[in-house]
Amino acid sequence: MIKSGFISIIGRPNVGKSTFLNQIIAAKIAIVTNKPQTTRNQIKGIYNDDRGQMIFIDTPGIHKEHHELGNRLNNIAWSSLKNSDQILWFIPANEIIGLYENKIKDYFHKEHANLLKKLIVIITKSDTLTKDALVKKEEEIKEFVQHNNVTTISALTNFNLETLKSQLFDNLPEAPLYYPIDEITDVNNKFITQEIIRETIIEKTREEIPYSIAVIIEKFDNKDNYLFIEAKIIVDKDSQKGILIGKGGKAIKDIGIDARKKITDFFEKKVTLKLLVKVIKNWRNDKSKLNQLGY
Ligand SMILES: Nc1nc2c(ncn2[C@@H]2O[C@H](COP(=O)(O)OP(=O)(O)OP(=O)(O)O)[C@@H](O)[C@H]2O)c(=O)[nH]1
Ligand SMILES: [Mg+2]
Repeated sequence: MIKSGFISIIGRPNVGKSTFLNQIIAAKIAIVTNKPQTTRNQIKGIYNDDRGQMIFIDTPGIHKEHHELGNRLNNIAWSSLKNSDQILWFIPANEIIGLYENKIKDYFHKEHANLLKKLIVIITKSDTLTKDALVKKEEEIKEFVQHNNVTTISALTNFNLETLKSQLFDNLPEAPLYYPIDEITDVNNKFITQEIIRETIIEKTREEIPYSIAVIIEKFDNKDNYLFIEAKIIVDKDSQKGILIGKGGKAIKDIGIDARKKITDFFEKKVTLKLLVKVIKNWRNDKSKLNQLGY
């Protein structure tokens, strides 16, 4: 009796959705940073064992949108819920319950009560609190969510991940496998490369820049023992181009060194990486540019 199904992961930004996805499938397919609004797409991570198959769907963090991009990211997150068998709503143990927890709560309780039966509230980052503080936080979150299916985890220490997997399998329908068992994700190598470059820039820049960039892979020449990549970094202001390139090209060189190392580790082959920076003014509000960038 094989079970299989789709499990969406939602929550506000920075709560550990992508970290959890990577941990479950034991590979880094989704980028992770300590800044909010890192993920911009639905990313599937496929977990298999002898009980069956679980397809986890990582989504962008739900946030207040200031641009058409933000609007699209929120839609990507909400739309993942439609065809899911189960839904994981992530709430971090180490932060106060905020505006976006209230929005998500209203979404389920007021607008989509039909989804409540699929919902598991996940308290994340349990490792950040002492045992006593965690018990208090769990009580607070349970009271807030008004839902009796609540589980605490840490993706960092693996706390409760096995229990959660069992719980998910218990509730999944009997169904044939949706993906071949050797596939761990639906994203391709070009996408992963683009995301590694974006992750590096987010890590290495500040203020508006992490949110203002997009990466396009212009060339991806994947040979047996080497990989040649040419990527364009899009920014939305001239001033950002200057900052990203840096004095005498130092900033972009640093980004290139780190990104190349990560790409080399990921693909386990020699990598040549060429980076170009291009300004597309206000691209985050430009519908055709957003389409072109895959958002
Ligand atoms: N201490 C601790 N930190 C965690 C845990 N899970 C994730 N983090 C950290 O939290 C930060 C955000 O993690 P992400 O996985 O990028 O969060 P996200 O929810 O995918 O964020 P968005 O893509 O912006 O929506 C990173 O610095 C992670 O290292 C955890 O279980 N414990
Ligand atoms: Mg993420």
